[in-house]
Amino acid sequence: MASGQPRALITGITGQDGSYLAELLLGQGWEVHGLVRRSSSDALGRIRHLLPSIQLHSGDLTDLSSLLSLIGRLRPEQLYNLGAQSSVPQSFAQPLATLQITGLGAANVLEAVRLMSPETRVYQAGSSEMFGNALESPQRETTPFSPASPYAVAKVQAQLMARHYRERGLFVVAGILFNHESPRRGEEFVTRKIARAVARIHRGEQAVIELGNLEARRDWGWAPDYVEAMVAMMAGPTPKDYVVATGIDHSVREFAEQALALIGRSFHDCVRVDPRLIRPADIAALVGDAGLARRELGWRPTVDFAGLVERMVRAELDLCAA
Ligand code: NDP
Ligand code: GDR
Repeated sequence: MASGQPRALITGITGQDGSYLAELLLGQGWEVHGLVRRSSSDALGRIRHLLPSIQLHSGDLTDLSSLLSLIGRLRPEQLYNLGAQSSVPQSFAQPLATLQITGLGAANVLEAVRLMSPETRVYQAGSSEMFGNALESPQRETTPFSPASPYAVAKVQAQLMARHYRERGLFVVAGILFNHESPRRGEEFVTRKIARAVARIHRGEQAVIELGNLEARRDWGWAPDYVEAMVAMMAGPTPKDYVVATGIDHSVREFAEQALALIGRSFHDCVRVDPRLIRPADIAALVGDAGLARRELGWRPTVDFAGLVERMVRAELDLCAA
């Protein structure tokens, strides 16, 4: 472990953001370590191409002892806490597990850093979901939280713990990231679900896409841009909260319309609403003001909505062709 390179530990390294972040840090000369929980099936699909270059360690966010031991051993310069039960609908079905992993798990990470490696800089993955149906739009760092799901409650808990440990002297930044997507997005999230379905419709394997709330509006960005923002926050002089967003929102309906247009099909012919996919509580619209990140970190999104839809659909069409 005495490579002389700076060392980073990523929880959630097998997820969408973890995989892009690992690539970015490796490219910048970091020694990259990841916390991976035991799985009976293959969870390494997104990082298989990185396996010779990264070091994986078995552990779990809900198991403080595994965090104490790993963080004490590695004493990384930076720790990115991206691990979470990150599905909002799943959090209604499993509220307690979500609180344990997404909320208490973050507190476990912070406490392990305080006890074992207080010089480590920590990134906490906060979410626009914490704003809920906010009275203020666009949402910024000072907008009050109003969580509308167990997932959002857990993220608020983690965010408040991040602020608490920051006040106690740890270097803890907390990104408040709005939805960011890519071909590596989990298949249950709406953008990837639509992109996959559009490719299947194009191949004649599926007739319609079944969706829930079509009028929900979200501020969708390109995931690789968002991991750039995480790294920039960690390199800054002062730990704080930063909103990361494009500043433009679109509806689920618009996403599906644009995706279907790429294969010459119409929304009317191909989309059905399945009431079972409508959540017990949903947020009508979220749109962020990333002015602070722009001014202090020089961060800007590089991919607009049309570009995002096209990249996701093309990736699925290419997969089909492969
Ligand atoms: P993913 O759902 O793709 O990845 C979640 C990761 O957490 C996976 O690596 C998963 O491992 C890991 N994980 C889950 N439970 C545990 C546990 N008990 N112990 C250790 N690891 C665990 O999420 P994203 O990459 O999309 O998001 C990264 C983070 O950013 C998450 O915290 C998410 O809530 C947050 N976020 C995401 C946004 C987005 O638009 N993508 C926006 C705002 C916040 P496994 O592979 O084993 O399941
Ligand atoms: P979100 O993402 O809940 O914002 O959480 P998701 O893509 O699941 O939903 C976005 C919006 O689309 C509506 N919707 C559907 N959603 C899904 N998943 N499936 C459907 O069929 C469907 N039809 C309509 C939803 O109701 C919602 O309004 C993501 C996660 O990455 C979180 O971890 C992260 O914190 C937030 O983004 C910001």
